[in-house]
Amino acid sequence: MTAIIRETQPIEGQKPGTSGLRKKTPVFMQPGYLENFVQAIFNAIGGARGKTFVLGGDGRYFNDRAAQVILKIASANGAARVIVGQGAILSTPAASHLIRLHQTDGGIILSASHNPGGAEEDFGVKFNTPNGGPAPESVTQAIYDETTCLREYAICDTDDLDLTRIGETRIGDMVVQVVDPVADYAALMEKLFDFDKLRALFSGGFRMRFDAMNAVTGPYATEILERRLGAAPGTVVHGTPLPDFGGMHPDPNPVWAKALMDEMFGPDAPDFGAASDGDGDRNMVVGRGIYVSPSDSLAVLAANAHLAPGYQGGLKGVARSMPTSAAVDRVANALGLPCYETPTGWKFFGNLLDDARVTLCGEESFGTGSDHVREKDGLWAVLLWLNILAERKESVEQILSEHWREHGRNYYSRHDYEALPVADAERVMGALRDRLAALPATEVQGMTVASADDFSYMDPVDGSVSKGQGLRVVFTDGSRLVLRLSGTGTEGATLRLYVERYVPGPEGLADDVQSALAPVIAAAEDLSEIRAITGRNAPDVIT
Ligand code: VG1
Ligand code: CO
Repeated sequence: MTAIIRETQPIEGQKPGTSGLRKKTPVFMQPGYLENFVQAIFNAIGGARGKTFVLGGDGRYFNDRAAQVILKIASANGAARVIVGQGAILSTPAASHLIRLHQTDGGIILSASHNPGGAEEDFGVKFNTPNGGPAPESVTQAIYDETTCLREYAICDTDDLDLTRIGETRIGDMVVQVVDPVADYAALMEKLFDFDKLRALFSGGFRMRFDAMNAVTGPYATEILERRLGAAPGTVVHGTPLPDFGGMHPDPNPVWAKALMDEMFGPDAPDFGAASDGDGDRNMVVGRGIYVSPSDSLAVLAANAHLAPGYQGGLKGVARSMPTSAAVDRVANALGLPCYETPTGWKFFGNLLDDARVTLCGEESFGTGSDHVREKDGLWAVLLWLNILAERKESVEQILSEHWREHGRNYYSRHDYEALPVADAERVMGALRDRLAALPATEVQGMTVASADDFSYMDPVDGSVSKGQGLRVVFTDGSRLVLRLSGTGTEGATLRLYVERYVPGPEGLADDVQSALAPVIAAAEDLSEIRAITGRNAPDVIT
C-alpha cells in the first residue's frame, strides 16, 4: 500500500451552502471532484495527521464508493483512525453523537439530506467539527478557499475495504473501526427518555406510524420503536434504506409524506404519526386528524420537555432560526427563559449549545434538537413527543389546543418557489431589498409596517457576524413575512417565503392556516412581486 500524490486543478463552485456541499450526483462522481473537496477539508483544518474522524452517510447512491475514497485520502494524509458506521451508514445525529462520544477531531457526513437521491439526483458532503456540529462559516469559508487553489491531493493506492463487518481493519497505518451505526445512538436515547413508560404506552394499545421514507432512520426507528419499546411490528414503514430512497423525496412534510398524512387523517388513524428525512435529522409530527407545524412542535416541546427524564431540571434557554415562528418565544417568555434568534442552518446553534446558553433549538424546516448532540435529530424529537404523550395521557390534538389557548397561536406557513432562473430569484430579492428602508410606517394590505430589514446576526459567543440572512418585514400586529434564497438546492434558485400571523385567542385559534395568513401572503406579493417577476401563479410546495 502506498500513498501517492495526485496533481489536480481547482474545481469551481465547491462552496458549501446552508449544510455542506450539495451537487448533482454525476457532478460529485466526476474524476477528482470528491477528492479535491475532501483534501480541501483536511487542508483547512490544519491537516489530518494523527487525528481521528467519524465517517458515515445516509446510504444514498454513491455513499459506499465515496466512503472508500475518503478513507484512502484520510490514510494518505496521516489520519490515525476513522470510526465508520457499518456499511458506511450513519444518520446525521448518530454521527454527531459518535464525534462527541469518542472525542474525535470531527467527522465527514455523506448526505444531501432531504434532497432526492440516485444516479441523477443529489449527493452531498459535510464536515462537522469536534463539538459534533456542522462546521461554522469560518471553517466552511476556509474549506472553500482551499478548493480554489488546490493543486494536489494525497490518496492511498489500495483495494476497497470490507465495511460490512464490525471490527477493526487498517489502511496503511490508519485504523478503520467499523461500528454498529445504531447502538450508541440508541443508548443515548435510553438515557434521555423514560423507556419503561414508553413501553407501557405501547403495550397499552397506543398505535403509531413512523415513515422512514426508505432513508437512513429505518434501522434506528425499527430498533428503538419496535424492538426496544415494543411498538407493533409494521409501526415503521419504508424502513429499509435504499440508494434512491425507492424514488421517494425524503423530505418529511405534508407534501412529500402524503401517504402518512392520508393515514393520519383517515378512518382508524393511529394515535401518532411521524416521518424523517434522508439523513435522519428532520422530523414531521402528526396527531390523529391534526398536523403539528414544526414551529409549534418546537414550542410544545419547550413547554413540556421537563416531563422527560433528560430535561427534568428544566431548560437553560431556547433558540430558533429567524424564519421560524415566534411560538417558542412565547413559551420562553412564560417560563422566563432566554430565547435566541439565529440565521437559518444548524451551524448557528453550535456556539449557543456549547456555551450552555440553550438546551433546545429548532427550525421551521422540520428540525428540532437539543444539547444531546450538535445536529437536529428527527427520532429524538419523536421520542420526546412520545414521552410527553405518555406523561400527559392526552392526545396530540388536546395538547396542541391547550397550548394555543395558553399562549395564543402563531399561524405559520412557508411557500417555496423552486428551480427558478437565478436571475429571476435575485430580482425578487433585490426588489424587496431596495424597498426595505422606506417601508416602516407604510400600510400594506391594511397592516402597518413596524420594521423591515435584511437580517444580520452577531454570534453572542464568538462575536462573528453573518450578514444577508433573509429579508424580513414585521407589521405592528406582530404579523411577519420573510424572504430568503435556499442554500441547499442543486438546480437554479429556490425562493422561500415565510409568513406568520399571531392570534392571541380565545377566538380564532382553529382556523384554516392559509386563510388565516391570506393578508400576509397578499402583502408579500405586493412588496416583492414574486409572482409577477417569476411568472409563477403559485408556489411549488406549501408547508
Ligand atoms: C434548508 C432549511 C434549513 C435547514 C437546511 C438543512 O436550508 O431551510 O432550515 O437547516 O435545509 O437541513 P435552505 O438554505 O435550503 O433553506 V437538512 O435536513 O437538508 O441538512
Ligand atoms: Co437532513
